Amino acid sequence: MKLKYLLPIAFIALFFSCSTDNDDDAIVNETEGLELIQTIINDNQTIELYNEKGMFETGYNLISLRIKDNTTDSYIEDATLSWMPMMQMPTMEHSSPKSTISKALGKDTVYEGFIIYQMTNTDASGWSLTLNYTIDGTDYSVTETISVFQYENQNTASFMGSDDTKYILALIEPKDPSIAVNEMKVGLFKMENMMTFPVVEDYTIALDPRMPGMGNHTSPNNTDLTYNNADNFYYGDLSLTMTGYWKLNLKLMNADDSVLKGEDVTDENEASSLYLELEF
Ligand SMILES: [Cu+2]
Repeated sequence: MKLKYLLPIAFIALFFSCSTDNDDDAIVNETEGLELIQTIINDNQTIELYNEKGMFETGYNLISLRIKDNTTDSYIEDATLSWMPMMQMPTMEHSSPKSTISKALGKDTVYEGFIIYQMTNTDASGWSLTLNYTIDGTDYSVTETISVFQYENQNTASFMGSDDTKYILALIEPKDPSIAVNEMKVGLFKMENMMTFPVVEDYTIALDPRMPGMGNHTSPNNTDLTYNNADNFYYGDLSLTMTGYWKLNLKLMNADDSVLKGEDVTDENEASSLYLELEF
């Protein structure tokens, strides 16, 4: 074949090979189903923060991050990241429970982790987020103000246990409850100090869901939550027999089965002092 016939074929081949793996495709696919919360510009990098709702709310937040190199306009695939959320209060500052940050499963440019905001101000103010990251051996750090909105129901609880330890409990699942036995998943953390919130292992969380609007009835086949050392969360069965507002009455027991917080629901006592809420 002559060169003048071969060249157009070569160009077409080049064009199609480019369009199948160009950056636009990667951008669309890797953040599909996620909403941008905020971008943070730090010198030569832009950090993008995402979650499903596009906003931070009190409680458990699963967060996706990307770092863009502003010079090359491409996303960094081999960074190491850590973070420190901080709430400034009138008389002191404190952090919150959080995970490490790791590469999201099956993704090249997206990193993932969670933060549990245990409180916020009514105007969503008070919080900042520091991101520390390393690219090709160079360390970077940036701190930016973030907005954390109050979630409508109590999806997290901070409380003092009878062991004089402060705990933070956060509802993670069910995210989309249904009339069924739902898998309930919570995170339990200890407030070691203002900055450190380690996972609490091997406790038990007794569960008694009730509908206060309907004679405080409960539901059958609930199970207490137990610790799973594979992912450091607590799991149990949550039975929801109808839609509406449910109060998930809880009782926290340590490894010796001593009650640290919460009471049984009885005819005389309509709710535990430790609870989470759910509405669907
Ligand atoms: Cu605070």
